[in-house]
Amino acid sequence: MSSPVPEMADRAHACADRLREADEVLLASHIDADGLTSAAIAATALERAGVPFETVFSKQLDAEEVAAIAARDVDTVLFTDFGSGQLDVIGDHERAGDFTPVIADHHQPADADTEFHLNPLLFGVDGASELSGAGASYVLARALADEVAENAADGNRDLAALAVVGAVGDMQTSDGELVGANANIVAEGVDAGVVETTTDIALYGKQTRPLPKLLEYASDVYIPGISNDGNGVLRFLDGLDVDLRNGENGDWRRWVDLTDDERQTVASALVKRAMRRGVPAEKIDALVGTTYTLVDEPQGTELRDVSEFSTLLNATARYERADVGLAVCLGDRAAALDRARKLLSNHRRNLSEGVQLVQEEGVTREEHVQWFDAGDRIRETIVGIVAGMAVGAEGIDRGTPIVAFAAKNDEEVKVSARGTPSLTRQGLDLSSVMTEASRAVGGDGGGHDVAAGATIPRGKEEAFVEHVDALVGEQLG
Ligand SMILES: [Mn+2]
Repeated sequence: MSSPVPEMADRAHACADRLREADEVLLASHIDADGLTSAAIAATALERAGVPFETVFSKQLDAEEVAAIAARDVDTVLFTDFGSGQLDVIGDHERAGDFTPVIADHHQPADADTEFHLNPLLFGVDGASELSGAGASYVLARALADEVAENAADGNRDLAALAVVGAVGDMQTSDGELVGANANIVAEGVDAGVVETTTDIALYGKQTRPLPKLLEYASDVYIPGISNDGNGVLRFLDGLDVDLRNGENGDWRRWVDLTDDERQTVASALVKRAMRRGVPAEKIDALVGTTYTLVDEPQGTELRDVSEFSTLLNATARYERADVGLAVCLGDRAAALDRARKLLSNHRRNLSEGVQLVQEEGVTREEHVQWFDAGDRIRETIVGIVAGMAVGAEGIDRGTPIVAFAAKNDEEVKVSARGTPSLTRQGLDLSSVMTEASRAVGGDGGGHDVAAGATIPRGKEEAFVEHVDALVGEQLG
């Protein structure tokens, strides 16, 4: 018996034993890249273990959703990528004899516990940076494989590929790579021959984006004259001895199409440019990082690069097509992949239209934050990304956190807040800002220091902004 996260091995085996005894399992998972990969890992492991199951997805596991799950009358429910935070509600159903919960999650548990609860936070492993929901599901899958090694490909180690997609999709990379328990999973994936790691330029879209777009759209590291500057990029590339077009058909070449020497040429010119333009040293370091490649996926596709894979999954999730994302994770490379790509290109169009809208209408500036209200013109599921993209777009200040409102339903408004790494280094923590400001107006919120969100009652936007402005002022003051 071996486990990628030894601290969690005993609990993982207890959970696996319970699942094996079940007549039927209802697999319930969160709708996002981490939740979809969690579900795919758990579904594959259950199938290989010969346990019958059905899969359902939910955006938010509230009391109503848990009640609906209980009403399905299944003896065992496996929750992945959520469940810990809802343990109080789930515990009520467990005590009522509705079902036995098994939970593979990495979020902060509610003030309650249960026997089959697999969460890194219970074992001293960081659930924000060391193990995702997909990682916890992978730990479970490895335990499930132990008894049925002949059925499971290499002890389910092949599923490490999906666990890495989930971790990257959950934004668990720090300093350009996965660390801790996540690194153990990467190592198992490398061992199993499904994952490859290389040190490469850390820009999004190496597999699929035309080279100029790769540089233009790269916004994690802001390089004047390159980022968001299409003409600047073309002038920059013009000065290098690299063919931009494919000799055969005249198509734009992508990063994957370049030779090692050409990549080196572009990368070092980019670093030089960044240095000349005064980009801080730690930002320049961030231009290079670890790239995780799924070696069984075809070169030049979204599936080969884990960050592109996770983006594709998020595109399906944001438009409530978890079925499509799950099918892609489970290996459908025909109709589901086609559908997912259409959802992604539709998503990109929505994003650029959203940014355009913000630029045209402008933002309102308070003392410490800037904000805009998209109403129902930007979907609430993408307004946060639009806000993040708008920061630094022409006419919108990069040095001030941005807050965006979008209609959620008749009673509620969705809020998304975005900062930049340099603001978080100065003390910005949008997670606590969103939590406190939303509670002050009768809503709820949370998230990460650099990106957070909330839901507040309609009509409270103005009061909310006042709280946010004061809180951000305290943090940055
Ligand atoms: Mn997650």
